[in-house]
Amino acid sequence: MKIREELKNIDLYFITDSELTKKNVIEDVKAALKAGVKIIQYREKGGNTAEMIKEAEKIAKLCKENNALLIINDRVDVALAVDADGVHLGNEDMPYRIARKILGRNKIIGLTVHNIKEAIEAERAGADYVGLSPIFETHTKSDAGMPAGLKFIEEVKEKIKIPFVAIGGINETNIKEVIRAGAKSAAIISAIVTKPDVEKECKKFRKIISDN
Ligand code: TZP
Ligand code: MG
Repeated sequence: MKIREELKNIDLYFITDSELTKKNVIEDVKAALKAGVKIIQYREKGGNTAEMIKEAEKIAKLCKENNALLIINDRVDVALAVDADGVHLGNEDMPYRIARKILGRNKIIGLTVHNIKEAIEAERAGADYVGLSPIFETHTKSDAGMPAGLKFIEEVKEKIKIPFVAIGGINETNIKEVIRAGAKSAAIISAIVTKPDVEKECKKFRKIISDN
């Protein structure tokens, strides 16, 4: 399936954050798309469902216009409501098996994993990609847990075949190590959205990924 194929070519995985942004989520998404980002995750931890759907609808339109994938964090219902390309789920979210039943095979399901055992299980279960979390210490997600370090990337690279994304505390200083450890894709929040020029930051990270 086409959307699943596109996952293999993801470089920078952009995630929205309405609390950390210097502008707003829609402006950040526009900037990321302008920088050529091909996957946007809408991650909204506050607000109500009506507001979420309204915002996600706008993002879905922008992503379609720019041939980028849209993944909704946590919320299978919102993903269906706006016909997003998929969802990203953690251990406290809807279990994979149920989400797959609801979404079917035509949607992407990404799972957060914290160790190699979880990564192997996620692949076996049928996840389309995994997020390796957290690689480094992060202040963006308070319950992210202990940093797994670059070794986790090396292990996953060796043991699983589905696409994976490194996440947690990735910034300009350490992204090269992440890529050199074997990640093709990195998800970054604070090192991008807290900066005044999101487009410039996205371009910078995309270039570092392609150069390393
Ligand atoms: N999941 C694991 S770590 C994390 C999420 C959403 C936060 C990543 O944010 P930052 O600012 O790039 O460390
Ligand atoms: Mg979650």
